[in-house]
Amino acid sequence: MFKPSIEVNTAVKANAVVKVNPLLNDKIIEKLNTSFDDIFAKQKASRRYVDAKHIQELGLLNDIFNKEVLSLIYSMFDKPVLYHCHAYEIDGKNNKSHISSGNFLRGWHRDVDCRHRQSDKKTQHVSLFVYLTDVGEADGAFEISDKPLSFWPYLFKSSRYYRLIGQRGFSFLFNRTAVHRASPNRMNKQRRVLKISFQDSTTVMPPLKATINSNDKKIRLSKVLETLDPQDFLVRSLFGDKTVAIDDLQRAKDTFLLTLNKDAISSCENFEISEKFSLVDEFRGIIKDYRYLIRLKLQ
Ligand SMILES: O=C(O)CCC(=O)C(=O)O
Ligand SMILES: [Fe+2]
Repeated sequence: MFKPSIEVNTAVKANAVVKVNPLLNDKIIEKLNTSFDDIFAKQKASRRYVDAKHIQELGLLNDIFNKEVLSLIYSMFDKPVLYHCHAYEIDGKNNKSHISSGNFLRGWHRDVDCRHRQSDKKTQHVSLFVYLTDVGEADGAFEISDKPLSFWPYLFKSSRYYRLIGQRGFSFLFNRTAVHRASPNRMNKQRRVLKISFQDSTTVMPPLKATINSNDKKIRLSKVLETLDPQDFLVRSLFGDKTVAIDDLQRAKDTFLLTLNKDAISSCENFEISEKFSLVDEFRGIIKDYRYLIRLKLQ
């Protein structure tokens, strides 16, 4: 019987980030890039998106949610549900991070929409990144620290930091409650990522509000379900179908999913970098987060 793997979940919790063996082959990466080109080209913003509904309309859902990807996602949680499923592209020639750059911490942040249950020691909010372009030192590489979730910022000092670099197809899982950032994309070329975030169905997420900018992608994500194959229980449940019967889901897991072997994930030790922050900046960063949270609540 297919069961979630405690090891994968605890490895992400303990290290904040783990490398995963390539999940999408280069032919699929090429197909995604070519299919996305037009949608990106139509947008003018410095960060451009292809959302989950676009991905479905382009007929690419099955290319992305293949056996390896589904097995990995279902190995983290008993009943995983998607929170993000999109690709995005960021401009090059930038000396600042493309997200949270004005937060006094050079863009280092926690995803403040993650409601973490302190009593539950497992990983609760996770993102899977697949680089769609080659990402070297100065191409806007994703960076993360292993600082445990705490309200005492001083610990920021004793953390380890990692910069994830790799060729297109390079994939990793990270804990969204760990402090992370996109480093500045200083080079000429755009950086593309496929981002899939998920958590267990029992994890409470903030309600969708149309007034919050980033929620448009989540609203589009919830529309994917409308035209999904009624028999595709694994993908339906992942896209939030609450009516999938437990037995149907378990049968689908047993027949389709692969139990991950130990070397499917590996540590990011060789990506370690050093980073320094002043205590004053840490506090200013935290105040900024609180302000943002209050604004979210008021909206
Ligand atoms: O684009 C990146 O590398 C980081 C984005 C980020 O902060 C996130 O996915 O939560
Ligand atoms: Fe983030």
